[in-house]
Amino acid sequence: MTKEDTVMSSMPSMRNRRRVLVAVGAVLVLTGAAACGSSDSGGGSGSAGGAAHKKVRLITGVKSDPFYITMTCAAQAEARAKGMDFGADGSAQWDVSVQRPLLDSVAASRPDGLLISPVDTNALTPSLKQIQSSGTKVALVDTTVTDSSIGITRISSDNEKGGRVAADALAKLMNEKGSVIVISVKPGVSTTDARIKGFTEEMAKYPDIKVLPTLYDNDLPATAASQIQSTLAAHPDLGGAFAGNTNTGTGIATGLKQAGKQGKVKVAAFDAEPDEVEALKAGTLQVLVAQDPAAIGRQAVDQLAAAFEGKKVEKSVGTNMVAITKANMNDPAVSKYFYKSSC
Ligand code: T6T
Repeated sequence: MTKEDTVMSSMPSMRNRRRVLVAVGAVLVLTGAAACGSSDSGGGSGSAGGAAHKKVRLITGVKSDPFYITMTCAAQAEARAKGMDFGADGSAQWDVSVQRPLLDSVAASRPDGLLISPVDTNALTPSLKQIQSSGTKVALVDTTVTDSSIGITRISSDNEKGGRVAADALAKLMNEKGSVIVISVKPGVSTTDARIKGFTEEMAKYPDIKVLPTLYDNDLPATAASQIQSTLAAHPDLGGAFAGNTNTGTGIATGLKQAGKQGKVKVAAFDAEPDEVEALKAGTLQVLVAQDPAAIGRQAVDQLAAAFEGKKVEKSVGTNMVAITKANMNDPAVSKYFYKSSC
């Protein structure tokens, strides 16, 4: 990473994408239009009564995760400002069997709108189809599902691009040689799968870096900690690690600290929750690819409101990311991306 910090726009594959280069002090910011994609009528019954008093529920991936707390706080504020009846819940762990009953119970309460981060690309599709066909307008936030008929709108970071940015940053920190490991949540998660894809494709540009087979920690920091330690033992030339999300990032940081290897093995991690920010400050993590979960939550509420009002709905909305290093973390244009633990 140089002194340049990149705020990345999302949805590169979308047409009508605009990009703007903005210099903010020493920080080179690359940002883009937040909303893109083709419009849609919103489906369902549309405008009756507008957005006020509409019952909207949010189901997040993991309730205690600062990424989702930040998203929930922003969605709640936006929904309240629009006079909606808003409520939020989330799974206790990243697990289909935990999220499905939550979804089924929200469906039984027949909300007008649902914001959801499905924890799997396929397993929840039947439940989502059911709630959608009963008239609830569904917005997919952060994660998505493979079935493109689900959701009137999908709002997320460009996760593949984030993976590519992490790869380039890590390659530089590793002097373009050595082994690198990717540790992530579990296969079948749209966001983290896209990050791994971007990372591994970009790393192929560095012939002297060997990408080891990806490991999955089930979103458990203790598992990530032991996985990084066993990788270190098996690959003494380990020079870098890419953490697919928050819990993996904090787990790798703990594992490296316990092994006395902090700073020696360079780490790029997705997200910017408080423990990751502390680890960046301490030098255990070197790069954080922070997302903008508040924008995801806010924009999802806005898209649902548009659907309730019979207005144009954006099928895809991309939100920004920023690459954070120890060198730029105190810049307010960067630190505003740190996630919250409470509203
Ligand atoms: O990285 C975020 C989110 O984007 C991903 O889908 C799951 O993990 C996080 O919530 C962070 O823990």
